[in-house]
Amino acid sequence: MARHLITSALPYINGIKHLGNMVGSMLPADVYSRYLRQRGHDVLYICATDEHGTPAELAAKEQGLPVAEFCGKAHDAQKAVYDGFGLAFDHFGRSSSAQNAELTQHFARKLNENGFIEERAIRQVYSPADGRFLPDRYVEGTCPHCGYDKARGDQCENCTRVLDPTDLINPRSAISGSTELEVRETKHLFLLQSKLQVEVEEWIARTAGEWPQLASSIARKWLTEGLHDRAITRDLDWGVPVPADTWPELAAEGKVFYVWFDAPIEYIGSTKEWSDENPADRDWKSWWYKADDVRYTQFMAKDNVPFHSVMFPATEMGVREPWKKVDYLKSFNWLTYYGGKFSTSQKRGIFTDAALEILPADYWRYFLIANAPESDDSSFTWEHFAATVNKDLADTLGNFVNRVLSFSRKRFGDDVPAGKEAGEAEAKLGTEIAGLLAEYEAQMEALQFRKAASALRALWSAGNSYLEEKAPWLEIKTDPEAAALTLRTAMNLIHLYAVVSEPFIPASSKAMRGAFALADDTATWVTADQAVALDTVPAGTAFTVPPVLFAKITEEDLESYRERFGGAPE
Ligand code: B3M
Ligand code: ZN
Repeated sequence: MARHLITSALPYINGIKHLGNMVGSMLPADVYSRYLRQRGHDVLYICATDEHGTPAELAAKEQGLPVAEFCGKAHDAQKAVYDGFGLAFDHFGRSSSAQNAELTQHFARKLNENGFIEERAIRQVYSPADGRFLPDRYVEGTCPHCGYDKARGDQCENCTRVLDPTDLINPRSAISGSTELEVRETKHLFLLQSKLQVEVEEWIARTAGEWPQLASSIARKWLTEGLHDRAITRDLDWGVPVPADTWPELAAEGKVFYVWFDAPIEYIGSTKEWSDENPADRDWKSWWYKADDVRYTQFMAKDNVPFHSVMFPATEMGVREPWKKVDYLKSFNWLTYYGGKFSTSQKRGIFTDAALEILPADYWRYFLIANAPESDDSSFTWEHFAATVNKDLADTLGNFVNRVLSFSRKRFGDDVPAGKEAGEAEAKLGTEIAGLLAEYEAQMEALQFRKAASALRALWSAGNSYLEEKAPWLEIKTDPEAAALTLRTAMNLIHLYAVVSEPFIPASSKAMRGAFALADDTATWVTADQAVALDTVPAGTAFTVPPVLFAKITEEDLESYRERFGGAPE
């Protein structure tokens, strides 16, 4: 069996992320990792905070903290939220780690040895009002391609083209707003990506065919426009230093690598951080270097696709060492808030910490994955959220679990009742469940999260239909043994739901599974035979009734959420 390496785009350090960031990277990566682990695969899920660059420096300044201290605190704050969301990383590292610095410098030296790095004098935007060079995103202006007037110096949000700050029309400082910008000459390292164009094209042709259309089309569009040589150093205090053994002059000037150069290398760096914690048992290099048995899947939102599909692979190729390249790039569109943008700066929409203050993680996990912006943007509204939670989680799943277990306890006591032998209805149910399970598995393997969620929901619904059809609350009056069979079968469904729902709603799954005192309940997945037979939980197994799994969201709750987070933008 292949080993699975999984990474999600590294959340930037400067603040707590909103739900749109969560659904486009970490959450689906976690769902996929959990699923593969349950299926018995060897999985390594790696993520980290992306800590370098100007925004980190500015955020630290705003809080009056030295940048290293700011990043330490901000890392811990993000990590706490992700723990709250149940994200089961194997390691959540930091791009400011010593491991990443070492690897980044190694990559740069190798690229240089292989003729892919050149020192060039460039003219850069300097803002006397701010007393600094203004790198990339701190110059704003009008996009020369599409005319969008809030384009940033690194990328136009509107047309996604990658820009240089000096490309912008009517540039201004995003820090002070000053338009009195000067252009000064300074030396930087350039990555000669143009020399790698053909190699990247060939690799994309071999690899991107099975990627989502969104990802492969962005990669191809980028290649069609041509890979340009890019400056990979910056004049900042905070970052991976340019190694003095190779570039003494630039090192003396205090140049550091550009955040987008060291950030993807942190996927490897974070793996090394993980490995260094326990080197006897963990071998980071086996996951990354000559790792032909590893299948590598990346998760990210569409704005990150150019860097991962083209720029980082080009870097890896230029190193001329056998570093693992992405096999499957899972990309996402935007989650909107009532059709508008989630906005960190304007504090619109729902941030991950605030989400957990009002409801447990499973509510969010299920809703977000069931409505993931896979083939198109999708819109968050409180009304849709409440309707989904109330119908799917509270009514279809939660109510089933509670109704079955409480009713059985009331009539038959604390053990799973035996009742009659399974009959026609159970045979029909078993076949249906096995079919839906196969569908669910196929969608998970294909990383089609919305469709997987539909299949999961259909599994839950099948239980409800069975229960309505058998109506044990009527059976009990005329034929208690028939009622017992129905309840035993339904309890087996609950156990099956606990197992297969785990990637989506891990905490609730644990509560469901924990209801049964099964001696050797170690199986991680349900086989087709088990799904047909529905007899994993035998008669006589003791059980408890867990507290209500999902509370309904009331009109009053909705009012207070809309008030707190803002409703539809006008
Ligand atoms: N930190 C995402 C962003 O800030 C960026 C991802 C890095 S992945 C190597 O837009
Ligand atoms: Zn544009």
